[in-house]
Amino acid sequence: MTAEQQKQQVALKALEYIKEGMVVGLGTGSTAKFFIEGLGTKVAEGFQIKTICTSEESENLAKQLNIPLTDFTEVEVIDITIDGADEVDKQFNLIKGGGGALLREKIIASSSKQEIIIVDEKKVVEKLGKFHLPVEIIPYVWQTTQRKIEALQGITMIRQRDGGIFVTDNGNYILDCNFGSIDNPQLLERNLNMIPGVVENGLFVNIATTVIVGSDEGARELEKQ
Ligand code: A5P
Repeated sequence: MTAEQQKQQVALKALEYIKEGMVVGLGTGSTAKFFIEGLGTKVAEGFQIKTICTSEESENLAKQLNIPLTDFTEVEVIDITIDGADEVDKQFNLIKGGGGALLREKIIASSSKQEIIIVDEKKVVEKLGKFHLPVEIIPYVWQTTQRKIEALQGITMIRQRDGGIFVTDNGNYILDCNFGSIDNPQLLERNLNMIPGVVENGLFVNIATTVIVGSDEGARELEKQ
């Protein structure tokens, strides 16, 4: 099975967790896209849910598929969020933000009763860090924020798109940071967020409640260690 097929497989599996009447958080990225498309099919068949999106990209897709949207003026808590990840370890720590949506993803995840992560099996690792950690920073004097992040022993690259600096849905920049193998995700998450100019980083610690992994034998829930 290719990674692409596994993404479809886990997205389909995640649909089984969605019950009528729920408020559902919609993740961002190619795996979440399969899930949103599947949800769109159910909605077209009359399935009742409301959703909150983690990016403009996902919101546009939801609108195209006539999936009902809501917001935090209407709801206080999200029942379940389905999102992808760039890396997952066996303690369910994640690196997210490959698509640049980490800030809204973390806000939505932290307001969700269940955060279900759907990944192909290549994303499950012993230790996080091979995938460079996205850190969202404000544009104002961003080079000084970059220097402070590098003082935490990281090598950083400002993310580019179409010949210019990539800008997030929130009007910020992303630094992709190589910290090598991350021994203590919780500490790094905290230290990064202490730096003025850092808005949020892509380490998600103690947030995922379930991880669904694709494989040739079928989608399965990862056992937490
Ligand atoms: C978006 O910013 C990310 O956090 C995605 O959830 C993550 O990059 C996974 O994306 P794919 O499903 O496209 O691999």
